[in-house]
Amino acid sequence: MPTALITGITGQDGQYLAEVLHGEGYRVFGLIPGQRNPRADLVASGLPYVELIEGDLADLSSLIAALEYTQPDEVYNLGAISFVALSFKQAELTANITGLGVLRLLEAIRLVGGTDNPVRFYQASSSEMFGKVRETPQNELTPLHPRSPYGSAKVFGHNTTVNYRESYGMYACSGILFNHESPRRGLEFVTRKVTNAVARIALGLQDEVALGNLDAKRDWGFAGDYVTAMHLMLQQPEPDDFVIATGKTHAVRDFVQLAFAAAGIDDWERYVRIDPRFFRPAEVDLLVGDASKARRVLGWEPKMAFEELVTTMVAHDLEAEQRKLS
Ligand code: G4F
Repeated sequence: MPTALITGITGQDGQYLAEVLHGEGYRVFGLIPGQRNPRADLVASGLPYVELIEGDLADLSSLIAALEYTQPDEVYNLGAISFVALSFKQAELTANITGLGVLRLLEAIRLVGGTDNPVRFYQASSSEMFGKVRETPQNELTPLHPRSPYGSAKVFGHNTTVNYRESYGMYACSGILFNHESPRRGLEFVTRKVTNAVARIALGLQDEVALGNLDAKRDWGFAGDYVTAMHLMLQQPEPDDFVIATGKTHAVRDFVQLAFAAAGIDDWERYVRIDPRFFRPAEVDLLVGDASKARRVLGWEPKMAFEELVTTMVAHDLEAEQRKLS
């Protein structure tokens, strides 16, 4: 039975990936940081087959212990401070977990695995690395120009992954994933913040939603589709880096309009208040990915289109809010 260790198991991607790997017959371990982490209960009840193990990306010896205990064939590093807005307020913490955490995990794999290291490593790199984009669409060779402490930390993690592959011959891959969403997305991210607010407004539980920059454009896909690409990357004969994206871009405004329409509300502007608190010190204005390498080499392609993603998320939040009322 192949064994996988996932960091960031409590996040959206960790949960979807655990389901995919379990379906493929893997033994799945999830690394849980913190003391009495409340989100561990969520994983324990929702994904009972995941074996939780304590460890923290800020603590090298805990990573070594986790690797020695689990003896994984594949390690997926999805753990990070992943909210860009928070990274401006907690820049040092973000650099430590999202950036240096990658170095610690790779170093732990190198120390535990020794020569002819059999462990295959996946790094969750991000389209935020492209930041102030130098070309459109963005591909694996597009120069990086991060616009936030989060983006900078991801660049460090990405470069470190490439460096360990080249220096030590480790099987280390980097997936440069563009924005990917789902009903499991955290409420702090704009898509889920909007679909949750739309549901509550439609049910008369909330009057308005306060948002920031509606002009930013993102390439949004479905997280469930994107985790399959992570697994595919680690099944290739040689490690490599891949952009994962839909190739289509939409403004935040389009997402908002479509989400309200999905709940039967056409005059959406009545319910949206622009609040300067949600603007960032520097913005990533436009992201759109070129995933042709992933299509060609991995045979991967996204299945869920933007419109279906928005309506699925709104339907989920309407049902969840209605359930709370009954
Ligand atoms: O949903 P967001 O917070 O996602 P962002 O910043 O694009 O980052 C996400 O995608 C990255 C991949 O490119 C990941 F690496 C990262 O971990 C995360 O998953 O914001 C999207 C856009 C931004 O331009 C933001 O300024 O929405 C804009 N926005 C407008 N009003 C808002 C809001 N974002 C949030 N979170 N909240 C608002 O009220």
